[in-house]
Amino acid sequence: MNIAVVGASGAVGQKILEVLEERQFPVDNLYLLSSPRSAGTTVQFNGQEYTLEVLEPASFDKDIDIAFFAAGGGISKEYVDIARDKGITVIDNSSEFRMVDGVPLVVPEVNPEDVHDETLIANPNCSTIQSIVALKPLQKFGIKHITYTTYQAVSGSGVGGIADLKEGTTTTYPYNIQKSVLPHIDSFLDNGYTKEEMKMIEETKKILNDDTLNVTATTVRVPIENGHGVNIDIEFENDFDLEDIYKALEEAPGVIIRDDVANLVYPLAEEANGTDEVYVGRIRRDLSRKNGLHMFVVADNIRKGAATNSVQIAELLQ
Ligand code: 11C
Repeated sequence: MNIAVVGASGAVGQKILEVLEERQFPVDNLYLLSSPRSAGTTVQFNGQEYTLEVLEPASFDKDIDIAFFAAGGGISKEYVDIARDKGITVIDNSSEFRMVDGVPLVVPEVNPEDVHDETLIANPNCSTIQSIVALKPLQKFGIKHITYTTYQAVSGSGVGGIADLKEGTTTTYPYNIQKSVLPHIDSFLDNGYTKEEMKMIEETKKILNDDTLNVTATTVRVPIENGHGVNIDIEFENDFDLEDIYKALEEAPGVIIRDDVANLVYPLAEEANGTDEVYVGRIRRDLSRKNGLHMFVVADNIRKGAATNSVQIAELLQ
């Protein structure tokens, strides 16, 4: 297949290339597109050197089958339709089209059936992806209410976030992330939530295909480099057997259970980093309410939360 990567110099773009290579995705021709600032730099892929080219409308005049967009919402807004008009199928990492009717929002372990012959498929937000991989196997027990509380790594903000963590600067965050956790990811909205929180709420309902779900979220930036954590509180319609919950999670694609507190086993970013699985632990009844469950979910937000999920979507298109 002929592949283009838009935003090829960014953290997610680079990781997409790494994952395409690792998973031996059949790439015939590869086009790497970037801002003028990064154009001209070179990248190795499958033992060959590629030069980044400036993204422009004419970039899509080539014979391209799939374009991965990983350059933010503004670029997606400007260029996705140009690519689609040229017959290219776009896998978009930005939030620009996620909630548009008719645009599938896909986590391949969860809702591969939502991909038909669309020319645009949206990749969900990283915190949503890892949460949904762990929630889907529990949907059969009748989920009524979900409360997310996140512990999100600075890599989710790109290189600027990592620099702020390393240097103690305030270039990306309003406060020194070395010294505080920040209950603030993306901008604040009139309803008091942040955009990140609303993304988790809305994307969860769309992917699980359930508008009746009650979902809420508080998203928090923490001073670690990579690997998001999400605490998920679930209220089910009815009582459940904890063993059935374990069994469903054990059998779920993409899930690894790390839950043996007697031996201090629980999900850690350190273990999740560099892998594509979603690690689930601290699975226990919520003693404060009927039919309630807690679980803690950790994953590599740049891999499963973005790059790997996008490449898995491309695999569905083969
Ligand atoms: C973060 N989740 O950690 C964000 C990054 O909608 O794809 C990804 C934002 C998105 O800051």
